Amino acid sequence: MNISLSREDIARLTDRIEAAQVNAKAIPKLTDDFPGMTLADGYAVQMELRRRWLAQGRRQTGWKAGLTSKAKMQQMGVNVPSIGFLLADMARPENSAVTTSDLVHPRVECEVAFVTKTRLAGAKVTRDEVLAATDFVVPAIEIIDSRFSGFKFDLPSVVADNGSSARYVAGGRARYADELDLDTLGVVMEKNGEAVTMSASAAVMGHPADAIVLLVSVLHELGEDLPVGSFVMSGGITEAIAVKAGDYVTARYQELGSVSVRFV
Ligand code: 0L1
Ligand code: MG
Repeated sequence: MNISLSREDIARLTDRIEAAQVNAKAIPKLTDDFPGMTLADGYAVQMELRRRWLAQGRRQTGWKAGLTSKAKMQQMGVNVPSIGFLLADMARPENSAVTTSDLVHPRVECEVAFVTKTRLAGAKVTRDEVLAATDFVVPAIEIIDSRFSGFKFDLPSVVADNGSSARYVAGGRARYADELDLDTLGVVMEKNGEAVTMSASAAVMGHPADAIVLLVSVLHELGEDLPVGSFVMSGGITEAIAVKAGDYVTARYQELGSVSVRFV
């Protein structure tokens, strides 16, 4: 990857993202001040953020693939998927109340999450290798929260902002991947009891496991691998839905049960 920013600028931009995340305060997209910023620069900032937080004792649970469906790419005006890291303190229990006062402008996505039983590494793992390395799949709701004003960004900026990662909730029924047609699972997202968006899992790159293929190849470029026991979200199946305090969300999955969360 082609990093163009100096170490000092990467540290400065990481300070900006870290402050925006910690204070839940929106900032302009990073490319307003650094128009030459590349995708590699975005990942350099993300990796510096990850380094700082792990050094503070926060624990990584896995990774997320984002912008993996046409609906999401169109919604956000980008044409390449991305990845971000997940920390244990971003997880919330199923049916719990998620606070919105520490978020900027949260949105929810329904996703299929993979839990791995063997390590995955390399530039070219296959879908079959991903499925063989999968212990089980589980339905999840991702709560994303771009730190950029108006949810307006470009790819280097959103990658620096850890792919808008904020919170995540896993639940429903865990299933072995080989018992399911993972690409034809219907999903309905309900907000306050009304269906607000629906789709099928093939919306994620044709097959959600292909999002994990992509994620492992990006990790390889970053000099990382996907360790055994990783929790990996494969990306929103529908577009993301805005939520606020008082909202109640249920994602209903064919074969995988449902996951609910409310916002306070
Ligand atoms: O998980 C996602 O697809 C989100 C990636 C970042 C883009 C966004 O904030 O919508
Ligand atoms: Mg997502």
